[in-house]
Amino acid sequence: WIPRHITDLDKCNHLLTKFDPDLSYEHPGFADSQYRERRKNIVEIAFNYRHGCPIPRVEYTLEEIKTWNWVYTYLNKLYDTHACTEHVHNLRLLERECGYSANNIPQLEDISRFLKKRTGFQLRPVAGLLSARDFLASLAFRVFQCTQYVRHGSKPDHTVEPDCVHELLGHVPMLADASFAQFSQEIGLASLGAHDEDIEKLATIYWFTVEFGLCKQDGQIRAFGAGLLSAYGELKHALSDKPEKKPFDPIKTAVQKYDDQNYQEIYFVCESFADMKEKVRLV
Ligand code: H2B
Ligand code: FE
Repeated sequence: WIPRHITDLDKCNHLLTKFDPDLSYEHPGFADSQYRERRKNIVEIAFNYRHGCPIPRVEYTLEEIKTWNWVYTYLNKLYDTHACTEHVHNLRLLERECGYSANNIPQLEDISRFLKKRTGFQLRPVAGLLSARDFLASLAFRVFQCTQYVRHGSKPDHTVEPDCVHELLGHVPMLADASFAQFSQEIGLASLGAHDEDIEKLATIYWFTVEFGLCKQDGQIRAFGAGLLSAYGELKHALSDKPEKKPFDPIKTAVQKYDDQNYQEIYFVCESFADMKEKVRLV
């Protein structure tokens, strides 16, 4: 089955349970029934959502805003020296136009409208970690499946599953860049109808670019991967001399093993977005 129309994405709802707080005792929210209850309420929005409807707003609690504030404040100390210029520029724009600030968690509906005007991308709420196939298929339609709940407050700097802090600080500013948006859609298009082994390779390329990618800018290495741009500790780690850095080469990158629970030991460095796009098109 392949989605043929953007409304077919209503059927892309194959969630993976591996990092679910209800089922995974390592999740910091596992023993916190209040947190799990709150998550259930927010996730209802995603289960009931249909394409084309406005995304319902969430009134975030003081505790959730405190978590967001921590991440926002710390990351903003690093962005000027660690993030790629597109991210820095677009984050300022999102502050002006979508209510991004240390004390406010912006709403998916406002961001979705903003992105749609800028790069044609739109958001739809999702209940958690989606299968790679469903997730990538959505990108083919310039739809980004976006979680709306906030990570557990006991671990503000770390989450193995996606949460809205990761999506809004990591992915959204990059999806507001036209060249990067195009790259994301192209990975999505390549995934439609692909065999499982090729989905695996595309997901790995996605992992080492969109999630954990580094690129050269003005003779320096900068982060553009959302997993880095939304995690203070790993952003510093990635640009330190501890991890190994290899030139991005889709053939090799596609089969690189990775750990989805800890800081990466290897990162791939792209020459530029244009070069990364060109190389992926050729394989
Ligand atoms: N699901 C959700 N909800 N958010 C993601 O960022 C995500 C996903 N990433 N499923 C996908 C998997 C990615 O890691 C690749 C394509 O497997
Ligand atoms: Fe992500």
